[in-house]
Parts: sequence; structure tokens; C-alpha cells
Amino acid sequence: MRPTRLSPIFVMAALCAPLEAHIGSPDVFHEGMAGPYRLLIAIRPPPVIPGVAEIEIRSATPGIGRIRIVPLPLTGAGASFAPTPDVASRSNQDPNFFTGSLWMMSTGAWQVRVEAEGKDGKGQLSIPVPTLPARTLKMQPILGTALFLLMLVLAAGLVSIVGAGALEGQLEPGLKPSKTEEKRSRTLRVVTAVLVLGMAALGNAWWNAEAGVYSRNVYKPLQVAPSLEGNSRLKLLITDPGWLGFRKTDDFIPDHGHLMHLFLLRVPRMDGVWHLHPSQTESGVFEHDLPDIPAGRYQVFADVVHANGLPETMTAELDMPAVTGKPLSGDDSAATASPIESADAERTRAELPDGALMIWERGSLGVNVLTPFRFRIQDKAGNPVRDMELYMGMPGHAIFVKTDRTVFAHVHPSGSSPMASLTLADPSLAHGAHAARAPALPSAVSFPFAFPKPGFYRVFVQVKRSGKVQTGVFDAEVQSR
Ligand SMILES: [Cu+2]
Repeated sequence: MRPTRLSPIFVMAALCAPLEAHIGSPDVFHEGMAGPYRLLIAIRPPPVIPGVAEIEIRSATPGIGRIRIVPLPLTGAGASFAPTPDVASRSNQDPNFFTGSLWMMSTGAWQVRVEAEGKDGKGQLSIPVPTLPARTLKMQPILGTALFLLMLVLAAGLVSIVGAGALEGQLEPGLKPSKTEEKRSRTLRVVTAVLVLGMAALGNAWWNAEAGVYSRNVYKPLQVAPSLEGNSRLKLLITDPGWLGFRKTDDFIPDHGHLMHLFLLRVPRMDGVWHLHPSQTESGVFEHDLPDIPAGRYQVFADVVHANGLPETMTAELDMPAVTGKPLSGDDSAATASPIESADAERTRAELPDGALMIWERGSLGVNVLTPFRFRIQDKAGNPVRDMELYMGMPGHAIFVKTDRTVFAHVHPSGSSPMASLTLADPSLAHGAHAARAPALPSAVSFPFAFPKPGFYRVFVQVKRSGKVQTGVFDAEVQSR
């Protein structure tokens, strides 16, 4: 289709749909080296803070004697004073599998430090963990009813104690109360009942006020309002819907050299994706000159990382006319795919533009099952390719999107944490990216991830070869167990 010219004033329909960070996929996945040991880690932060995070660690290197885990703030003074770590417990069935639970006491950017020791020596790694309360806990109806009945018993008891104390309590044994005494006792009962009701009402108000304060802690992501300026300039306005007071809309730090990683996904067919890097033009405003993009409705996913290491994903929908723009440049990339309605969830091969194949070495897929998603790339002759390069400091980038768009996760070979947050947790990683720029990058990439819920997902896997970004697109149907 030829892109058509559009009127300079084009009104956008932009719907903000606030969801969780890393939308719908709050668990943290990580694969990395703790000294000599290669660990695959899943951290499931609690939905309510304070709450207990569940941790699973699988070592690909045998010989670990003990693993210790400890939570601490990602930045600030608290980051240098670790409390005494807990010892993770080893599975009876598998000596290389460890689990543990950690209390996460406050909301924000935390890290979990994992220390491994064994026959090959010691090592540690730190994984950033955002603790974002997703909801408040509701009281169970049975508990609520029981407490209410107990309160009624207490209130009735108090009223009758006061009444009896004013009447029978002051009588000599064997005597009957007079009319006046009975009247006084009745009045006292009524006054006590009113006081008790008043106390219950005050208690209720106090409870509601506390609940209100807590519900303000429930995480609300930053909102983004996209619009098209002129023919092809995308403008993104970031606003804070009101969450903890300290959040800012202009304290972002570069991740892979960019303040924002923006994905435009054509919906509902999911047949095109653009990975762009808008620049910040003023506080809370990002802009980008778009490449050619066909008309349609787009889901916007905008990844940013705050200065304290807290990552956020903003999302919105945008109706766009056909855009005639500049050719893609820098780290920007685009890919097309077959429409989702004709997707084949069993296909494990994706042809790349130069005829090479990306092959998904697919195992069994399950909900909340942490697996390395491994993809290898072979040339037309079937040999492993030798021209793999780092794309923005990483051997690969994968995005997992559920077809109803309630799940969006942007994952790297190191896991689900953005590089910017990982570097805050472990500054030595800033140099690791250069070390990885070895002459020969392997012809396979692997991403640790677990599908958060059953459903149909599309997976976009981006690698860079001979200076060009290539995207393999796969589909997966995940059954509930
Ligand atoms: Cu990435």
C-alpha cells in the first residue's frame, strides 16, 4: 500500500490503559554468573507490600554447597548495609535447585543479592527487584463476619455490665430496685449504647482512613499520551497519575544508551512492530521522527528506567494514518509478521530477510515455569551463522506479548531487568558489555522467562547480524496446568 499524505492537523485517539510495570508480568527472571556458578533465577515479588517474595534458583554448575539470599535497597545508603542473609533451602530431589522466601518491607526499587559458595569457591550476583503493591488484601468474609459478631457480643456485654452495675450492683441482697433506680439504669444503658456505637463508628472511620492511605500506595504506572505532530513526528507526553510522592517524569537514566525504548505494535493483528528510541525534548516529553508506518491502530509500549533503578512500562493506544517518514536509522528497527489470526503456534522456524533461519529450540511451555527460551540462527546451508553482533549491548532482545495485550515483557539474555537497573545493582557489569564484544558472538541467544498466565502469545526475537537488525517472530499457546 502506498502511504498517503495526511493533513497536518490529525486528531489522535489515544487511550491510556494503565497496567503493571513490565505489564502483566511482575516476576523477575535472571540468568548470570555468581562467581564460578551459572544461576537461573526467578523472583516472584509479593502483590502486597510488606509481603514475602518467593525465590527459585537453579544452578547449571554443580558443586554448590550453600546459597544465601538477602534483600536490600537498590540505591542509596541502605544498599551498602546488607542485613544477615538467609540460607536458601536445597531441593531433596535436585541438589542444584534452591528455594527461599524473603520479606520485602517497602515499596520501590530493591535488589536481591544471591551469594553462592561451594567447591569452586565463592561468588555473588545482585538482581534488581521492583516491589510494587498491585492491590490491597481484602478481608476474608468468614473472618469479617466472625469479627463483627464478636464486636456485637462485646458491645451488648458492655451495655448490660454498665446497666447492671448501676442497678443490681448497688442493691443489698434480697432487695428489689425502685422505679427511679430502674429508670436511671435504663438511661445509663442508652447512653452507653450511644457511646459504644460512636466508638464503633470512629473505629470504622480510622480503618477506612488507613485503607485509603494504603490504597494510594498501590502502584499506578506513569501514563503516556501519544500524538502525531505534523506528518511524521511522534510526540509522547508523560504524566504521573499520582502514586508515591517522590516519583518524577524526568529522572530517567539511559538503558542501552537510550532514555526510552518504544515499541509500536500494530493491533489487533500484531503483524508489525517498530522498536524506536525517542529523545527527551523537555521534562516529561519525548519526541521521535517516525519511519514509514502503515495506517492503523497501534499499541504503544514505552520502557523507561528511573534514576533509582525502578523500571516502568507505559502503554497507550494510538490510531495513526499512513506515515511517510525518514528511513530507519541508529538502533531503530522494524519487523513484519503474518497476521495473528493465521498464526501457527507449533512453528519453530522463522525465516530472516537474508534467507537464514532462526530456530526456536522449544521445550514444553507452562505457566510460571522458568525456562531459557533458546533460539539459534543458521544460514541457508544450515551452518551456524558467524556474523552475530551486539544489538544495543546485548546479544538479543525478546518481547513476549499476549494477544489480548495484558502481558508485555521485554527480556534480554541476562533476564527481565533492564541493563540500567542491573548496572546499579552491580557496577562491574558496566564493563561486562565491552568484554562481551568478543570477535565471535555465538550463533544462539537464550532468554530466561516464564509465561505469567495461560493464553496465546507472540514472541519477537531481535538479533543483529552484519550491521542489520533481524527479527524472528514466533507464536506460542500456553495451556493452564
Ligand atoms: Cu532490549
